[in-house]
Amino acid sequence: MEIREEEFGKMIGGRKRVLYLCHKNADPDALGAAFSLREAFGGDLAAVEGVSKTGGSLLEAIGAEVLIDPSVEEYDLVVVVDTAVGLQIGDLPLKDYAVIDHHQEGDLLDGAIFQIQRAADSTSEIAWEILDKSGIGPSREAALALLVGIITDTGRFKHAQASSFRTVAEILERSDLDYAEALEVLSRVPTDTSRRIALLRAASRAEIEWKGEWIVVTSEVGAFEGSAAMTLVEIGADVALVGGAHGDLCRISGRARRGAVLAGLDLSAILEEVGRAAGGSGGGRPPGSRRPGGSGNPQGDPSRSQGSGPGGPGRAAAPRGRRSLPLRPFFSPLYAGTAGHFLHRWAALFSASIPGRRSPDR
Ligand SMILES: [Mn+2]
Repeated sequence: MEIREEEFGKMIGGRKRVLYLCHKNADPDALGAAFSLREAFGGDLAAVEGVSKTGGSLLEAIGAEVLIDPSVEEYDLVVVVDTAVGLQIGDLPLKDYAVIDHHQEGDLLDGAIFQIQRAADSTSEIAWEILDKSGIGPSREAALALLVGIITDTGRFKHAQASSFRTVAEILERSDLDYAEALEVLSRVPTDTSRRIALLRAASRAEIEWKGEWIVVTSEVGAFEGSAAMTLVEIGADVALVGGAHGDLCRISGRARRGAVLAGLDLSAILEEVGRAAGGSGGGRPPGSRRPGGSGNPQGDPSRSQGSGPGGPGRAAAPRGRRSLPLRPFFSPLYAGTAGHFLHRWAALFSASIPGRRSPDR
C-alpha cells in the first residue's frame, strides 16, 4: 500500500520493535534516511553486510552505530530503506516490512505492508518530508546525515532537481548546521586506491566500437563498474558498459552521455530488451510512470542511467524529457566464461538494439 509521508508515523505507531534496514554497502543516503527515521520514531538501525567508505565516514561524524546483519525475525516491522530490491538486502526472508525508497520499482514492493516510493533525488529527501509532515524537528546529527545523503546521491548536485536544493535549504535553515560541515564529512573519506586502479583498468581495457554515429565502449573491471562506466563517458564514450564478475553473477553498469539521451537514446529500455534476450527478467518502471499522467518531473541527468537490479535490467522506455532515475546495476547469472565473455555477448546484443540516431554535439 502506497502511503503519504504524513501517514508514516501512524503506520509505525503500533509496532514495538522496528528495524530500519539499509541495503548492502550502505551509502550516506540510505544511512541518513534510516538514521533520521530511527531517531524520530524509535527503533534500530542496521545494514546488510556492511557500509560503504563514505557511509562509514558519516557514521563517525554523527556518532551512530549500525547493526550489521541483525536477526530480522526479532522485529515487528522492518523498514527497508533506499532499495526495493530483495537482492540488495541479501534476499532476507522478511515477514512484516515496509519500503521507503526513491529507485525504480522492485520486487519487494509486492509483499510490503506499506511503502513510500516516489521519484526523488534521494531517499533522504523523502525522509526529510516524513519528519517535516510529522512535525518533528531533526537533531543536528540527523540533519547532517540527511544533508550528506542528499549531497552524495545527487553527485554533489550534478543531478539535482529543484526539490533537492529546496530540501537542503530547509535543512540548513532549521538546523544550526553549516553546509561546510557536510562537505567536511565527505572530505574525510579516505582516497580509495582500488577505485583509482579499477578506473584506470577500465580505461586501458576499453573496447571502442562505432555503432552508427555512437561511440559504444565496453570494458571489464573487478569492482566499481558504475564509476568506471561514468569515467568512460566522461572521457568520450556516448555509451559505456562495464561488467565485472562477482561470484556466479555478472554485474553490468551502463552509462550514457547526456547528449545521447537527449537525442532519444533510452539506455534503460535498451538494457531491458537486451536483458530479456540474454536470459534476464523484465525490469520495472520509475515510480512516477505508474501514475496516470506521469510525474511531471523535469529532466534529470540521464548520464546516471544504468542497468537495473536483479529483477531485471532497466525500466520501460521513458519518453524523451522524462526524468531518468538512478537505477541499480544489472545482475545476471554468469554463464560459462568470464565477465568479459559475458560482456561481449551483452555488448553485441546492445549494439544490435541501439538506435542509430546521432546526438547533437554539445
Ligand atoms: Mn539513494
